[in-house]
Amino acid sequence: MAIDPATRAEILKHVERLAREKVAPRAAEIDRSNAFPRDLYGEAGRLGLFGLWVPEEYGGIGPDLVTPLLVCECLSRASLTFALNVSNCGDAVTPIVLGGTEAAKRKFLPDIASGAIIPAFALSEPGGGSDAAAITTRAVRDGDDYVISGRKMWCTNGSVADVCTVFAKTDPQAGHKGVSAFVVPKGLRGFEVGQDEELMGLRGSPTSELIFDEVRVPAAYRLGGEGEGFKLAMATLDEARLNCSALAIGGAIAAFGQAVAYAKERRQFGKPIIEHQGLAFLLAEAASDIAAGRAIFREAIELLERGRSHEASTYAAMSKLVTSDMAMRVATQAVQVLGGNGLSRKYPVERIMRDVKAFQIFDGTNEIQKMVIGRNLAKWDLPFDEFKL
Ligand code: COS
Repeated sequence: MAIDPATRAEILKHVERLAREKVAPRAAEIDRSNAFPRDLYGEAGRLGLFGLWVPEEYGGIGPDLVTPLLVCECLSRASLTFALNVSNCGDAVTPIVLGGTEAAKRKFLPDIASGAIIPAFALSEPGGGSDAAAITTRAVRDGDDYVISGRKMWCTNGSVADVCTVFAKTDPQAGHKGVSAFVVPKGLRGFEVGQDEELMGLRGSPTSELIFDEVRVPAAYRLGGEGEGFKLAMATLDEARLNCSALAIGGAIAAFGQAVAYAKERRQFGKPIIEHQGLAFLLAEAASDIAAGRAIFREAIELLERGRSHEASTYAAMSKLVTSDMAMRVATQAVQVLGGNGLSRKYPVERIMRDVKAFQIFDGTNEIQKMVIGRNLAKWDLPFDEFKL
């Protein structure tokens, strides 16, 4: 269900307030402590933000594609980590909404929508993440259950999650057609949390290893049919890539805002440094870069809103590629504008620069995005209707 513009505006007003009053003052501390901000997650739950990904009949107010992206762009201007803490819910919930049985939806979605339980998405493995069809985690049917064994890595929110969307092979010989998806609650025997990674950025967003040692999961927790897991993962990643874009744009805008404010304030050679052409040109390029990134992002959202298609998928990949590269450039330029202060933890730009790097890698590296775009070009048509002569 798409959320109407008035409700969307009202939600965004509350989110802006949360970002300004509660998230921004905590951003540096979350980075320093590397601790998941559970209290802020609770605040987001009380505002109903997790319900944006969940249909009304299961306790949400969605699913709506656009509102969560705008919410997460707004939060990312205050803290990229917290924006990811929240937005990751979408990756974990979409396969449940798209493929869950009535029993699985009733059991998990209302508590996810309220923020009472945290979900995570578990696809990548120690052996790799790019070649998603080559996962080796196994799910073997045994009566009314599946028995899952394997290891997952790079699971955002993995160690703090209460329930995980897990992809596993039900038929190891069948390539992508052998991948199935399951919703797996923590607490089942054999389901353990391994190490959290120590990342350069996005500190406070747990990136976890999950271990499954003969975990028995009811067949009713399978998402979609046997062998439909790969397509569920790909459909989810189309949305996740737009989410990466939203966060990258928010981070770029935050870094840019800091750089402009500093350049107007800081004086060298008798005038504000923004009046030196070298720096003014750099900021002019950054402003244009952000505007171009937002344009492709909006076009990608519009296409996906019209429905799932090869074109929407291509645009999601293009948006992720363009905006994450843009954010990395802009954050690096912002550090440059602040000079020595840019390197200091006293200013947020160094944190933003460390944080945005991840978006060139998460949800499919940018090399994978080029592969997706290239293959779609080879298989389908140009994604620009007006170019058809
Ligand atoms: N939505 C729905 N279905 C899709 C799809 C999409 N966006 N993209 C591909 N598919 C379907 C294809 O149509 C194909 O179906 P058929 O066999 O019925 O024709 C099937 O999925 C397999 O597609 P493909 O042959 O392109 O799969 P590959 O194994 O070659 O993998 C890539 C393609 C590289 C694109 C995929 O593995 C990928 O996105 N990898 C990156 C994963 C990732 O982002 N990991 C990190 C984040 S998760 S922690």
